[in-house]
Amino acid sequence: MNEIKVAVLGSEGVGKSALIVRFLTRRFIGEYASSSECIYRKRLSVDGKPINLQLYDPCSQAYEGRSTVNEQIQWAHGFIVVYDISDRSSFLTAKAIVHLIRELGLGTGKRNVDSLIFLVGNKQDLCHMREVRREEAQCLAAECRCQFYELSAAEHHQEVALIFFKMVQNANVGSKAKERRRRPSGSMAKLINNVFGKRRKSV
Ligand SMILES: Nc1nc2c(ncn2[C@@H]2O[C@H](COP(=O)(O)OP(=O)(O)OP(=O)(O)O)[C@@H](O)[C@H]2O)c(=O)[nH]1
Ligand SMILES: [Mg+2]
Repeated sequence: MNEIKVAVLGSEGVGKSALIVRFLTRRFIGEYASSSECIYRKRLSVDGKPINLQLYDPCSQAYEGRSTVNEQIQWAHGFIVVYDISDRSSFLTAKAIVHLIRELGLGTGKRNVDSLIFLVGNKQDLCHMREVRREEAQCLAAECRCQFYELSAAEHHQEVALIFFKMVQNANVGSKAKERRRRPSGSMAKLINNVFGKRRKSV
């Protein structure tokens, strides 16, 4: 079965757990435990095929044994990088994380990460306290070749679910393409057989 690992990253309090819980349970409960990192698991079906989704929810508080951002980036296939539209410093952190994913991605062979990094501006319901303009985030997304969304875990369920499904779909397409590159296709295998098979016979 295909396994897809997605890390939800971003600075403290931006709503990472709220987004994950909204996707998994359809609910917004307001307060979320954040004393340890955890991996949520969900079974999904994409194009009729079962997928095991793992969602990594980091813990912002320091504790012994906490994984590093580098380890989180190496673990995941896809990344949902979250900032809070009412907190400018969280946007700057998101920007640094996106750059780091790009840098480390190249080192770990994740070259085709364009469709696997989503920049997400959360807490859209707090737009009266907005510190990050939508256009600015769009510019960053264009510059870093990642997809951009703005929403509210508190108010939107469908939009949140759509983001997670889209990420799973993109990661699934990526892993299929990798598989195709590793194995020669049926017609390519036939061609190789024809060419080298014939040659061997004539020697
Ligand atoms: N108004 C509003 N508040 C939100 C939204 N999403 C999350 N929050 C609130 O923001 C606070 C932090 O949310 P969390 O989901 O715990 O944030 P986090 O990123 O997981 O935080 P850490 O685990 O500590 O890093 C909580 O009080 C949530 O209720 C949103 O869309 N709108
Ligand atoms: Mg959390």
